[in-house]
Amino acid sequence: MTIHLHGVPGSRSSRVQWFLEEVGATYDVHTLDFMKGEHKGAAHLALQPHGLVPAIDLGQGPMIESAAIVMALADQHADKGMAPALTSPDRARYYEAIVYAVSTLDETIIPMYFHKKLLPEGKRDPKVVEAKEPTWKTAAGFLEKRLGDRQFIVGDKFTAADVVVGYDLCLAMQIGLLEGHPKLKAYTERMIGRPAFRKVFPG
Ligand SMILES: N[C@@H](CCC(=O)N[C@@H](CS)C(=O)NCC(=O)O)C(=O)O
Repeated sequence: MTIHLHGVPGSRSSRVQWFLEEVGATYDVHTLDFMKGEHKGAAHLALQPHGLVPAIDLGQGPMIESAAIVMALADQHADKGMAPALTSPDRARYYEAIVYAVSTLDETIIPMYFHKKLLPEGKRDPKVVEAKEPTWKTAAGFLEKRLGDRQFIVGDKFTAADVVVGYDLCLAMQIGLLEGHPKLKAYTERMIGRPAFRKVFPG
């Protein structure tokens, strides 16, 4: 079955696409144009009622939420070993890392990325960045502690949690947030070096 991913390059749909590449799924991408407002059109709203990306169909009708999609794909491709076993002590850390990424990292790093890089200069508000800085400082310390001297965010193997967290840290790196955090920087460079990542983010 070909999976249809609806998304916009560089957005959270790329988080999903990166994981589709990691598990070797057969998929295509229906690319929407934010500038044309295609994500707010009736066709996309039927898949994602908030008019956001990604949306996908993994065989049970439209599904939303990038992290949930990645976790579902990890379970559907259990043979690839991209989620710790239910009985593994790493399973709790896996949930923690993924939920932390979408609840705290997305909400901290993405607005900073918008107001430091993505928006045209005249539309950037330094106050947004300033307001997020204390949370980022705490998050960076927390993630460095969780990472320790390991290669991956959970356990000793690459998992779906690395894609969910790695997406945020890749944005963080582009706006200089990883300076002074050598472990996070080295981790993010490892993620960026993965062939599946390179396929989706060729720049
Ligand atoms: N929690 C959702 C967030 C989705 C989301 O906010 N997507 C952004 C792109 S990264 C979007 O579609 N923005 C368009 C808009 O706000 O109109 C997920 O992870 O899928």
